Amino acid sequence: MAKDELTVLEGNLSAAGLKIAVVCARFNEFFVSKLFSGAVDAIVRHGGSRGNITQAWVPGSFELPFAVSKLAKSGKYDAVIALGVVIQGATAHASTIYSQVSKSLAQIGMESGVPVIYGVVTVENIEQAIERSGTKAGNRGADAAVAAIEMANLNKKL
Ligand code: INI
Repeated sequence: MAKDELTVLEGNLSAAGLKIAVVCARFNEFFVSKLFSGAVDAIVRHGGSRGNITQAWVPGSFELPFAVSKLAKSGKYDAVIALGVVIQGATAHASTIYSQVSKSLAQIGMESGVPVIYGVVTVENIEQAIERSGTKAGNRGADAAVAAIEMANLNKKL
């Protein structure tokens, strides 16, 4: 007889053996590089290896979904992280970029069956970008990496 216990599906935070691709938007590269460093550091501190990390660069956040889609569908990665920084005050079409990119990335994750992690920092100004790139509000790249590890491990059980 089956035991009367519930089944819980969740991903652990071990990055050992995980292959993770990180797509970085070069626009606001000053901040995106910090997010990438934070992501690599988090993966390594969770037991992953630098040799299992692939970095790809695209011109700006608008181009993230294209590269993320190709990498997610390649079958080579356990998770794909998209990193970018959109500064709302800097340009009129920043909010258009943000809403389009977030929808596309969610869609790619569901279509490819590979977890896609949203690491695009959307802020009002440069000060907020500084806060989220490794200062008082933490490092969103590191947060995205931890989410990628959890989702990659969960995905093996789903
Ligand atoms: N790309 C960003 O990643 N962040 C921004 O803040 C930004 N702004 O403000 O314009 C930005 N624009 C470039 C865009 O993502 C595309 O690369 C470009 O439009 C070419 O398609």
